[in-house]
Amino acid sequence: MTVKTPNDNPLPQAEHEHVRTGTSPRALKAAFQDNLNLVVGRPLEISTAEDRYHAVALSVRDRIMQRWIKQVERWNGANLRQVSYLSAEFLMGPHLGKEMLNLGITEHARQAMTELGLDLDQFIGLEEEPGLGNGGLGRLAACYLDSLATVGYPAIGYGIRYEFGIFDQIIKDGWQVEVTDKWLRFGNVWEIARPHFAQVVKLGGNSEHYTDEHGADRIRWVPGRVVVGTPYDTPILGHGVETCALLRLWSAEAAQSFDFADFNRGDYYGAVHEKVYSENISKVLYPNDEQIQGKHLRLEQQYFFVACSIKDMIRLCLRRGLPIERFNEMYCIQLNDTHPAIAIAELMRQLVDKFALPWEQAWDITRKSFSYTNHTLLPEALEKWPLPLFSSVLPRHLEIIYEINHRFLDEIRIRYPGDEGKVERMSIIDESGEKYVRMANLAVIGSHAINGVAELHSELVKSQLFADFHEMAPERFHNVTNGVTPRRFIALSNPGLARLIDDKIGDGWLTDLDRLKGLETYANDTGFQQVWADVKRDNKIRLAKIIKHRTGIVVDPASLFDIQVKRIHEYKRQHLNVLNIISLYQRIKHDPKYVGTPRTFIFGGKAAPGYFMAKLIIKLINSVSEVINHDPQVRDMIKVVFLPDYNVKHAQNIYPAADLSEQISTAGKEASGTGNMKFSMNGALTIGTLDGANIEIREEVGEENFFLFGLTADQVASLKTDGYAPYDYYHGDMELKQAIDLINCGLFSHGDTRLFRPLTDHLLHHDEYLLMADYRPYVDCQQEVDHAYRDPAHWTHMSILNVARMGKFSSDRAIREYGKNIWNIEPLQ
Ligand code: F58
Repeated sequence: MTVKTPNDNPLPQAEHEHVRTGTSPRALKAAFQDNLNLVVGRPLEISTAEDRYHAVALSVRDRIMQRWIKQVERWNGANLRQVSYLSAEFLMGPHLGKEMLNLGITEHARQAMTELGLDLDQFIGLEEEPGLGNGGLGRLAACYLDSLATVGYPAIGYGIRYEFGIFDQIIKDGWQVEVTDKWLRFGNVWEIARPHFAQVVKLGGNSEHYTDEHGADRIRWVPGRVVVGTPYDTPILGHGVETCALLRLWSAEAAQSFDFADFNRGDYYGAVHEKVYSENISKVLYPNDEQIQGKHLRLEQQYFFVACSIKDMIRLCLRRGLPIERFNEMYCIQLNDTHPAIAIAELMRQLVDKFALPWEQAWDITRKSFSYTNHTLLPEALEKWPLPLFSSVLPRHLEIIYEINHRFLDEIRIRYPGDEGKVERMSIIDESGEKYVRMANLAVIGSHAINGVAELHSELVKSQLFADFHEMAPERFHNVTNGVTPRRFIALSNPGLARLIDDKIGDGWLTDLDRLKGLETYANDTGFQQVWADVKRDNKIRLAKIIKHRTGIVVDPASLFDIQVKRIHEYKRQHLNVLNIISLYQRIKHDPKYVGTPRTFIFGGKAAPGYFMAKLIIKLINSVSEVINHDPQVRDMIKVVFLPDYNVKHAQNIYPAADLSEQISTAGKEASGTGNMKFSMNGALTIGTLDGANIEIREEVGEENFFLFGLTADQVASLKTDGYAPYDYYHGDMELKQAIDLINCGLFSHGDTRLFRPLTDHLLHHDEYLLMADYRPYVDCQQEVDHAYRDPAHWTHMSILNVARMGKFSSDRAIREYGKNIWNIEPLQ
C-alpha cells in the first residue's frame, strides 16, 4: 500500500522511467541498484546500511542535478540580479529527507525500498548532520536558502566548509563534555568539489606603492603567505519547483607553488608545516565563546571565505560579459551579521587596487552591493578586532578601512560640527583604550540597508545600538522579522500534522503558509480536535521512546511536555525554568494533597566550551533531574530530562512533541528567536516574555492563546537605571528563597554546598538578566498553564489557532521582504 505524503507531486509520466532522472518507484529502484553497484561498488547482499544510504542519496542527488543543470542554463540566459548570502555558518541539517520532500518523491522512494526489502527511514536516520553553525544564525541561513530556492531568487550562499562543525555534546556525570564532530568521516555525497574555480587568498605581509604602465601611482598588497580556497557546491532544491539555490563552501588548502619552493630548498618540514597551517583555516567552526575576539585564526577564516567569495562573484560578473563598473547590478550581497563584513573592504580593494577604479566610484558600487543584518544587541557579541592583530593579517585592508573612516568622519564633522562624542562613537576605529576595528560600524557605513530580525529588535537597533547612524540616515534602517521553513519544520518533522492539514485545507499551504488560516474554522470542531490531539500524542510517544533510548528516563506521554531547547545562555534563562521546577518540587513535597498537572520538563542545548556559567546551568539541570526523577513522592508529577546533543536532527523530533514552548529570555535580549516559531507551528503554546519575535507571535496567535509574563524591555531598562536589588526579591518571596536555599544546601549536589554557588551568588548579587524580578510572574504564569492544560478541548482549540495563525513566520515571507525592501529584485516564479 502506498501512503500519500503531503505535497508529493511526482513529475509527468515520461520522466518517470529514466534511471538517473525518473521519479517512479521503478526508476528509483533501478537507480538505487545502479548506484549501489556502480558508484558505491557493493552488491546488495553484502552492503552495509551506510552503503545503502549512499546509494539512495546519490539517486536523489542525480534528480537534483538534473534540475540544477537546467537552472544554470536559465540563469545564464537571463540578466538577473543574484543574491549572495555571505554567512560564516550554514546549519543545514540532514539533506536526504528534505530533498526527497522537495522533489516530491518520498513515497515513491519508500515504495522502491520496500520492494527491495529495505527501510527508507533507516537511511534517513543514518545521515550525519553537517553541523556548520552554532545556532539560530546558522540555521536561519539554511532556512533562507530553502526559501530563496522555493520563491525563485537566483542565489548563492557562500560560507566555509569546516572540517569539524559544532562539537557533539555528551553528558558525563551531569556535565557537558565536547566531542569532535567528524561529519565528513564517510564522505559527503551532496557536494561536488570544483577545484577549477579555486581562488588564491593573500594573508599578512605589507602593502607597497608602485607606478603602473601608465605612470599612475598604485598600491599593491605583497602578502606574507597565500592559501588556496576550493569551492564545494551543494545545490539546494526549492519545494515543488525546478529552481535551486547553491551552497558554495570554501575549503582551505596550501598553495602548491609555495610548497614546491620549500621542497626545492630542501625544507621538507617547512613545506609540510605550511600545508598544515593553511589547512587549519577551514579546520574548525568556532563555538560562540566570548573569547573569539583575540583569535588570529578566526579573522583569517572570515577573510578567507569572504575573499574567495568576492573573487568568485567578480569572475562570474566578467564571465557574463558585464564590466566591473556594473558589479552592483549583478549582485546584492547580504552580510549575515558582521562575520563577513570585511567583504566591504575586500571589494574596495579589488575595485581600487586591481581594477583601478576611482575611489568614489568604487565606494558607490560597494555601498549599492552590500546590506547588513544584525542579529544581536549583546555588547560582548559585537565583533571588534585589536588593531595590531588586524594589521598583521590584513595590512592593506586596514589602510582601506582608514580611508573609508577618514572620509566618513569628515562628513560627520561637517554635519555635526563640534560633536566629537559622535565622531568617536561612529568611527570604525575604537580609540577609547586599546584600539580596535569595529566590524559593526564598518558594516553599517558600507551598506545601503541595515536590518534587525524582529520588530522590537529593529527598534532597539535604531534607538540604541546604531542611534547615531539612524539619526543621520533613517531610511537605511529596516526590519525583516525572521522566518523558518515549514518544509523542514512541519512537513518533514511532523508528517502526521502535515497530513491532517492537507486533508482539511488541501496541500498548497506549504508554499503559501497564510493558507493555514483555513484551519481556524475547525478550531472548535470536536472531531477535528480529537484527531489533532491524537497527532500530538503520537509525536509525544515517539519522543518518549527517544528519551528512554537516549537517557534511560521513562516519561509519561500523557503528561504536559514543557520544552526549552536552544543554546544555553544566561540571557535565555534556562535557570529561571529550573527555579520554577524546584518551587514546584517543594510544593509537592510539602503538600501531600497537591493537585496539579503532571509535567515533563525537557531541556536541550549546547553551552559554549569556554562559558563556565552555561556549563554550570547544564550541571544544575541534570542534578535537579537526578533528584526529582528518583523521588517516589514527586516522580509521577514531574520529570526532568536533559536531552544531550541538541541539533537539527534531534530538533525535528522535539518540536512536534511539545505542548508548551519556553521562550523566557530577558526582554530586549533575544534578537528574534526562531525556535519560538517552530514550536508554535507544531501546535505548542508559548510561555514567554515580550522579547524578540515572541511579541509578533503573540500578536498573530492572539493574546488569549499565549502565556505572557515578565518585564518589558522598557521596564528592564528603567529597573536597571533605578538601581536593581536582586537580593530584595529573594527576601521578599518565600518560595524563591526556598528554591535558592535548596540549591545552596547541597540537596542537588550530594551535599556539596559550593558547587552551584557561582550561579546563586551571581543571581543574588548581580543578576544581570533579572531572574529574581521575573521569578514570581513566571511561576504564577506557569500555574495558569497548569490550569489551562486541565481543559483538553480548550487547550487543543488554542493549539489549532496557534498553527492556523503562523503564516507570517514562513521564511518565504521573510525572503520576499528582503527581495522587495532590501535587494530590490523580483523572483523568477
Ligand atoms: C541569533 N544569533 C540570535 N548568533 O540570538 C537569535 O535571537 C536570532 O533569532 C538568530 O540569531 C537569527 O536571527 C546567533 O545565533 C550566533 O550563533 C553567533 C555565531 C558566531 C559567533 C557569535 C554568535
